[in-house]
Amino acid sequence: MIYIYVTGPAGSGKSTFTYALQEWMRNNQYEAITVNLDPGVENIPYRPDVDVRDWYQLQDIMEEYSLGPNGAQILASDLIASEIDEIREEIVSMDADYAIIDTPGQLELFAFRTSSDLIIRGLSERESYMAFIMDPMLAISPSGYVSLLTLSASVFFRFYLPYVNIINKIDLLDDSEIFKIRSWSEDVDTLYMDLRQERQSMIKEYALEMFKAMESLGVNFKPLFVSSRDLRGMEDVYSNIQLTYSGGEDLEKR
Ligand SMILES: Nc1nc2c(ncn2[C@@H]2O[C@H](COP(=O)(O)OP(=O)(O)OP(=O)(O)O)[C@@H](O)[C@H]2O)c(=O)[nH]1
Ligand SMILES: [Mg+2]
Repeated sequence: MIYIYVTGPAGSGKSTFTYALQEWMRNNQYEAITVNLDPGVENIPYRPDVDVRDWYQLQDIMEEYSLGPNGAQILASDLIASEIDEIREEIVSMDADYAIIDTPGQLELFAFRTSSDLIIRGLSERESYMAFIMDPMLAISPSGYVSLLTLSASVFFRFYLPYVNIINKIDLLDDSEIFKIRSWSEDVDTLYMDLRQERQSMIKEYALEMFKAMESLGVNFKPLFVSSRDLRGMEDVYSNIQLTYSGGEDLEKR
């Protein structure tokens, strides 16, 4: 089973993407389940197959330990890590090819806590893949794009898993906007030119160094473009996972 961790800033569309990818996979006869790792979420746009709220609920933890929402989230992720064997058993018992794992709303709760290492290690050390979801409204300005990639890089270097950046909600962009962001990822000189127009000379220098470092480390940071609303681009995500795990060969359809 391949474990796909869906991370990214609050509101970028992680939960919607989780469901959209499952739907795309199911439409194409691949077995995929969804896992909710957020003990505090109230409304999820899908029905998770495995849900940590069956073990811990944020509200209960807040009451039992007299904690505020952030303290309770932190304690909850430690508690979840301590139950990870049982959670894994439930995931494994579903016998799917893919487990798509929706992580808590606030990025730092998952990305920058040690309990997430225990969770990832406890679920799947070898067959993990991480998708970093970005909202296009920030990505559409050159300096916003660089900021998002910087945040993403810090998540990438934290876990060091096979990784993909995803610009979500492209149904909200027109073609010329998609073209512009794509051109920044394909030809960094275009990004420098646009940063110069934004009079962001310091960011330009920074971006230059960052992309140089990524290139010399062999890290591919080019984003894929998707819409979790109309499923555009989901095939590219699937192909990217395939490329990572089976040298490009399709897993057997069921
Ligand atoms: N138009 C459009 N809206 C989207 C898309 N994906 C998500 N949204 C909307 O973006 C908002 C946030 O989506 P969520 O999936 O809840 O985002 P999230 O990252 O899980 O949010 P938190 O877990 O609360 O941080 C919702 O209103 C979604 O309907 C998309 O591809 N297109
Ligand atoms: Mg969510």
